[in-house]
Amino acid sequence: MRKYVVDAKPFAFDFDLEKTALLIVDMQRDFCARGGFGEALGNDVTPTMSIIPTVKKIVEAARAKGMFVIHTREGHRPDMSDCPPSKLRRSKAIGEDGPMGRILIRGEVGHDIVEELKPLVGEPVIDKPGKGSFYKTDLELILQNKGIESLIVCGVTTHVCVHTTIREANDRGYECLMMEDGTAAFDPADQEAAIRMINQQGGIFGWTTTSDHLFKVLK
Ligand code: TIU
Repeated sequence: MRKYVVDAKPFAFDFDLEKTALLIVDMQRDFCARGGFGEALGNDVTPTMSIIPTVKKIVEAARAKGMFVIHTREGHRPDMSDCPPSKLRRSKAIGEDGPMGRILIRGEVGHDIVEELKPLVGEPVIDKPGKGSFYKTDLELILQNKGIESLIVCGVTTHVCVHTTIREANDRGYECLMMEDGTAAFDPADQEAAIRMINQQGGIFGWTTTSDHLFKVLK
C-alpha cells in the first residue's frame, strides 16, 4: 500500500499508487497535430497541441513512481468495418487521405500517438472504435487483472473522449481524477464546462486537479 493525497476539486483525492493507473486518452497526431481528424472536423488544434509538454511531465512523474500507464487511440480498421455508418455520416473525413495518411485509420502516421508521448514497452495501448475507452475494448479486463481501482486521466478531447471514458469508468466503480492542464478541448469554453461537469455536485464523476498539485505528491 502506497497512499497519496492530492489537493483536488471538490475535495482531496486519495489513491493507492499500486491500485492506480495513469490513463492517457487519444494523444494522437489526428487530434494533436495539423492535418488530422481534429482539423478535418473544423477545429483549431492549438489547445490540444499545447498540452503535450504537460502530459509528458505527468507521464514521466508517474513512470518514475512505478505507476501503471495505459494509452488509448481512437481509430478504425483499414476496411472501416468497425466504423458505425452513423459515425461516418457525421464525421465524413474518417478514412479520407490526409497529409498524415488516412484519417483515423490504424497503422497510419496520423493515427499514432505523438512522438513526445510514445508508449514504453509494457504500457498497454488500447485501440478503440468509439469515444469511450471501455466500449468494445479489453481495458476493463486489463484494469481488473492489475487490481486497479483509481484512474488519473489525461488526454484529448476533454468533452468528448476523456468525458465519455470517465463516465464509463464511473459506472464500473473506478475513481477518476481528471488533470485540468493535462487535458484539452478545441474550444476553451468546452474545456471549462467539461471540468465543471466532473467536479460539480460533490464530485458527480470524480475529481479534477492541476499538475502542480500532482507533482507535489509524486515528487
Ligand atoms: N471531436 C472531438 O472533440 N473528439 C473526438 O472525436 N475524439 C476524441 O475526443 N478523442
